[in-house]
Amino acid sequence: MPAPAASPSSAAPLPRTRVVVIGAGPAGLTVANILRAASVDCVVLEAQSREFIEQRPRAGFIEEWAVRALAARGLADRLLANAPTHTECEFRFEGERHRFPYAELSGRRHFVYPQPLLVTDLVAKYADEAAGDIRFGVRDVRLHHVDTEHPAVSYTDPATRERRRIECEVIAGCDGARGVTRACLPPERTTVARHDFGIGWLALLAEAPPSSDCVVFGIHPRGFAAHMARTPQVTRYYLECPPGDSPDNWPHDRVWSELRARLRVDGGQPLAEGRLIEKRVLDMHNHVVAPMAYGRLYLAGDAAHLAAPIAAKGMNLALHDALLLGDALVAYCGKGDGDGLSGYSEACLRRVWQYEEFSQWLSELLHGASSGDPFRAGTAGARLRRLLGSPAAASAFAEMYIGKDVDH
Ligand code: RFL
Repeated sequence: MPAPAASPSSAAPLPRTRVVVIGAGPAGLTVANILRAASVDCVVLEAQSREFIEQRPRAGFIEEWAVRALAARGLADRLLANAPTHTECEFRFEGERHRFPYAELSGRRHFVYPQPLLVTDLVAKYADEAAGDIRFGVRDVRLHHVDTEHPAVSYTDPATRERRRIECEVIAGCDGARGVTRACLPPERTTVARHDFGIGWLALLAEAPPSSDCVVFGIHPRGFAAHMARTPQVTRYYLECPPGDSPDNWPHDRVWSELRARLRVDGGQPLAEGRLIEKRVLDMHNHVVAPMAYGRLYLAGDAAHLAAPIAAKGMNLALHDALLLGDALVAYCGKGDGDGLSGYSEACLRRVWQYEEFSQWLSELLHGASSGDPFRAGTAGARLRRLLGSPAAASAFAEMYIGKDVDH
């Protein structure tokens, strides 16, 4: 149920706006920019500071359809000017490398553009160029009356510590996996589907140049490992580890010796090593909330669904939701056309489930060899050989790996 309304005396009324966007990640900022470009009034509320969100390291690979969609809305100028593109990935196992030319098979590429750069661009576009209203560092955000035509959002102003309240028509819940908006969906009308992969990934950022010109998946009985370029100076690595493991169990030397072992290839160049600037354990699980809307509240991105970074899909899904929600809100606020909003959840979930299924499929391929279960290791090996040996299997993989323009 929606959180109880704050009493009128505790919240000074502010002018109405049409849409309150909660969260300034890729999803919220994309929605806000689309609204601003269409002159729809909105306010963005963000719990962190601007500096913090512009530096938070996370994703790095954006699928071509998403880049094109951002570009069509004038949101990808710096990305298109600066982001290198990737057309291949590589599987390594048993000391051998196998290049996989997914762009040749699908006609589409990845753009390598770290999430903090995208967030920086989207904030600049909204706040600086378009003078959009964004409030950083807000505390204790609460939603009110989301099941009526007059919802509102209240929060504590970080400077004055006073409660503020904004009346609106629609709330966009873009506050990520740990936000507050998802809790406003009534449990009796909401399904939460969860999948726990039963593994952890040690997520690392190394101050070291990439050691390959593409994403490398290292499949190894000791555990999976991955290499992903971020910038010419910084590379992301992942090491499979037990769920709940502590980063303290992974000192510098252990990290690099495991990476060397799991990404080893006969005759290959040694990995370029460097200082580890991020080291955290992710317990790998996915979840999907359905429907992604209740009353006047619409969720987008990680607020509604989580995709562990196995297939690098989370930010791409967040952008997909945000593009649909932004356009639907413009149609609703501009022409009173509610069709986009009423079909919003279903339209998002079609792509969400395709990507969730692909994550699960890919996870088995990547982790079967280290599962300790000979049956899973056998089927994962069969899956990999089919992918590398059958043109039909390769095309199907390429289509899902890079994402399609149209949803199934
Ligand atoms: P975000 O980016 O989490 O933004 C949510 C924002 O909401 C704010 N917030 C609140 N604001 C106001 N009030 C509250 N109560 C609030 N609570 C939270 C937060 O401060 C934040 O600014 O969600 P969004 O916009 O849905 O975007 C989702 C993506 O960030 C996420 O899916 C990706 O980072 C996932 N992901 C990857 N996705 C890809 O597509 N490709 C990748 O290569 C990729 N690599 C990754 C990843 C995620 C990772 N982590 C975090 C597990 C690598 C890693 C390590």
